[in-house]
Order: sequence, then C-alpha cells, then structure tokens
Amino acid sequence: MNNPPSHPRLRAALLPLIAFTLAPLGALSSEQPVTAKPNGAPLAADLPLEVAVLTAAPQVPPAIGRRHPAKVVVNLEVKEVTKRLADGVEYTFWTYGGEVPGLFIRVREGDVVEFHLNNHPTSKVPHNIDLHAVTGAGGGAASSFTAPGHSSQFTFTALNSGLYVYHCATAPVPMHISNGMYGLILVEPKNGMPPADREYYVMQGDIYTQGPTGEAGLQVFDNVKATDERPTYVVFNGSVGALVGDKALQAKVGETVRLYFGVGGPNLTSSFHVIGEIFDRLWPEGGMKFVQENVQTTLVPAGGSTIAEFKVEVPGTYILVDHSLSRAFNKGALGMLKVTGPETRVLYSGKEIDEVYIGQQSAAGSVASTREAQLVAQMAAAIARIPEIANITKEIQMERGKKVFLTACFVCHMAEGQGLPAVFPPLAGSDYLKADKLRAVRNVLKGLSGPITVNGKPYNNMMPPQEFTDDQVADVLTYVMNSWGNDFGTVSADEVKRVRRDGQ
Ligand code: HEC
Ligand SMILES: [Cu+2]
Repeated sequence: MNNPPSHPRLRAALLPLIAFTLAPLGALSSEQPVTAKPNGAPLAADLPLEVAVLTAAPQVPPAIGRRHPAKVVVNLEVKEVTKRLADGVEYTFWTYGGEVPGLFIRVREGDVVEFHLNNHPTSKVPHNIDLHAVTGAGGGAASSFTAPGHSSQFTFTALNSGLYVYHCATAPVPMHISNGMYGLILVEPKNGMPPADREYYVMQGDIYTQGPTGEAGLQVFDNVKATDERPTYVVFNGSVGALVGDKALQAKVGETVRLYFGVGGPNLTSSFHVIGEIFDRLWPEGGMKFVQENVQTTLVPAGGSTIAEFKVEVPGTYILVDHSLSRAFNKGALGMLKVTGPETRVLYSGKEIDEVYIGQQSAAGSVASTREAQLVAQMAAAIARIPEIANITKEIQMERGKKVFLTACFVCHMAEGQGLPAVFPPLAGSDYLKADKLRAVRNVLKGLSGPITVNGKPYNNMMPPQEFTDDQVADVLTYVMNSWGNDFGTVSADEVKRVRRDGQ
C-alpha cells in the first residue's frame, strides 16, 4: 500500500508539493480537506460568526458596519462556464462563482477568515486560490489546491487593510488567470471606509484567443499569443461591452462614485482613466492611506488595484478606459458610467456622448456588430449550401490533403492506401474508416494502438499521433475518404477542432 502520510501536519506540508507538481488527481482523491489553523487559532472560537456576502461585478458587498473582529466564512465555488466574450464570440471561462471577475469579498482588518474553495464536479481541471490579502505561503494557494468535485478549507487572519487581487495559481498560471480566475478582496481598515454614495467593482483582464479579435464562434485559449503578451481582447468585467449601454454603471448628479478597480492580467498593466472625469481622491495601488487628489490617469499593475473616487457634477455618459487606447477602442477595454440629473451649464455645456468617438463600442455599435455577425454566419452557411461551391471546396481539400498524405501517411498506409498485410491496415475500402469518421479524426490526432479489425482482418500495431493543424487533418481525411474508390464523405476543420477540444 502506498497511502499518503496520515499525520496531519506532515500531510499539510506535503500537499503543496503534490499540488504544484500536478500529480494525477487520484493521488488527491483520498485526501481529507486540509484545515490550516493560524497560530493562536482558539481566538477564532470566541469571535462572532458571519457568512460573507459575495457579489458579482459591478456590485460591491455592503460596507462592514462592525467595529470589532469577527470570524467570517467565505464560500467560493469554482465553475467552468461557456459565456459570451463579445458579440457572436463565446469562450469557456474558468470562474470564481460563475462570474468574471470572481465574486467580490469584503472583510475587516483583524477578521479571521475561514475560506472554503469548492471546485464544481463538472470542472475539467483542478484549481486553487492565491489571495494577495493573505500573509502565508502562496497566499492560500498551498492549502487550496482542489480537484473537480472536491473542496478545500483554510483559515487566515486579515492582518493588513487594503484592496487586494486574488487569483488562481494552478499551472499553467497565466492560462488560469486569462480564463477568468481573478477577483478582488477588500480588507476594510478597522474604522471602515469613508462613506460613498455609489461603490462599483470593475476589473480588467487580457484574453488570448486562437481566432483574431471578433472572429465569431467558440474561441479557445492561445498559448503562443499569451506568452508573447499579444491579447486578442482586453476587457472590463469579463467581456466586451459588459459595462456598455443598458449595463452601464449608474449615478446621479451630486453623488460620490467610488470604483474598486483591479487588474487580473495575466500580463497587461492598465492606464486606468475615466473620460470626462478627474479622480478627486485616489488610493493608489489599493493601499489604505489615500494620498492623491486630482488624478487624471492611474497606473494599475497586473495583480494590483486602485480605489478611485470622484463626485459627478455634470450629467452625461463617462467612458472608463485603459488609456492605452487601442485596447479600449479595438479590444474591448471600455465601459460607461451614466450620470443623470439636472444640467449645470456653467460647469459644462455640451452634447451627450459622441457615438462616433467610441464607435463600435457604443450601444448602437454593439447592436450593429451582433447583427453583422449573424449576417456573416448566414452568408457563410448559404454559400456552403451551394452545390458548386461545396464541390470546389472538396476538390481544394482533396489536393491539399493529398500533399499531407504524401508527407506523412503513405510511408505506412502505402501510396494507394492499400496498407501492408498484418502490419498496416488499408485505408482504401476500409470498413473501419467508413464506419466512424470522428473516430478516424481521433485516431489521427491522438494516434491508435491495440487490436482493431479492418475488413475482417485483425491488426494490433501502433500509429503515432500525427502533428497537423485542424485544416490539414480535415484535408487528409477528406482525401483518404474520397480516393481509391472510397466515397465516405468529408471532414471539416470545425469537426477536427471539436474532436480536439472534447478530448479522449
Ligand atoms: C508510422 C506508421 C503510420 C503512419 C505514419 C500513419 N498511420 Fe494510420 N495507422 C497505422 C497503424 C499501425 C494503424 C493500426 C493501429 C492498430 O493496430 O491499433 C493505423 C490506423 C489508421 C486508421 C484506422 C484504421 C483503418 O485502416 O481505417 C486510420 C483512419 C489511419 N490510420 C489514418 C492515417 C492517416 C490519415 C495518416 C496520415 C496523417 C496515418 N494514418 C499515418 C500506422 C500509421
Ligand atoms: Cu484555476
């Protein structure tokens, strides 16, 4: 038997090692959740117990009214969800609480926080959490590595007040963060935050998709673009337009608006700016002593935050941007704050926002691009249905596929697809190939070994995985499925993409 060590302290010390080397999940499945009590843990037992109210952006939980410490229980669930990234574009986000950014957590300096991280059973991979508000190894990451369908518990004391980023720290970390695994935790100072009329939660993140910006359909993470820090999207609150049109932030003339703003990254720093406003008060980098007044643009690092506050004197629509403006106008880092109320012409006598200035990011532009994406998809579908076009497409695929066949497959399956008796099965006239084309896609992507029967004859050999793009795999299979008398139909790049994504 090779049981994990049973002594709790030893196990707690070993778990992070297991976690960070990404051992097979089986190694963890027999583990009990690890409870890490801070030194002097009995203290928590004397504290009043509270369950933290968590909110989805742009909402912020209510101010902590209490002026004494409490034991605060935080329940946060990790879920992998497919949602809108931009008009016509979907993405499978990895989330804390089903939302990007993750749910906002609010506690008070001196609170003892009992943290429960639950990873939903439908998740495909393990996750954990590193809270920058935590003083302790990995900010909690070491104690919170959680396989799908499991939950972890750890406890920390919120020693320092401030606005802190939290994020997933499971390998590959940039991918987990880019997929949406970041959020904010506010540790209020002992005497609380000064009151504000409106408090909002906004967070910026950079996203890397295989398709270019705006390409319709379900997009997947692109590791090369991420490594090169070339995002296809830079967004506020998880998607293009999350704070635009009827989802804009709201305020009334005369109110004080406070923005809790964070940058999840994983890579880009934000030049955070509100077009048409000046930050009256700023807590730079989320530190708790507000030290700046009258700031136009504030730099917010990846994995950092700021608290920006201003009184709104003039009605209108104010535009939140990353002032690296290509990100705002071309990649999505743009939001709106709508201020209603009486005009004060002395302060400003102008028209409303200029739809042209913010172009496709405006409410009207957003509707237009949804419609455009629909029409483009309709047109593509209509074109594909024209038989002549379908035939030409197939012919092009055949020629391209032949080239792939002659570089890779023919060495084993032979030039006429006839195979080699008892060693390499035939592709010409193969009943195995004919029966299930998606299985054939899988065979080419992942390789194939073990006993199979082709045209009544047994084969038990090994085909290595074939390293090709989705297009090349589609082309080569279309070629073999329509050569040497085969008439088995065609394979599209989309089908290959789906098989690759769905795995097995
Ligand atoms: C190094 C030799 C090798 C290469 C290269 C190779 N295969 Fe195979 N292929 C095999 C073997 C061996 C099997 C049977 C594996 C088994 O016995 O489980 C197989 C099985 C198959 C099958 C399923 C069985 C059948 O006859 O229908 C398909 C489809 C297939 N290969 C397609 C391809 C295509 C397409 C390529 C090129 C992209 C390719 N193979 C490249 C060795 C190879
Ligand atoms: Cu994660």
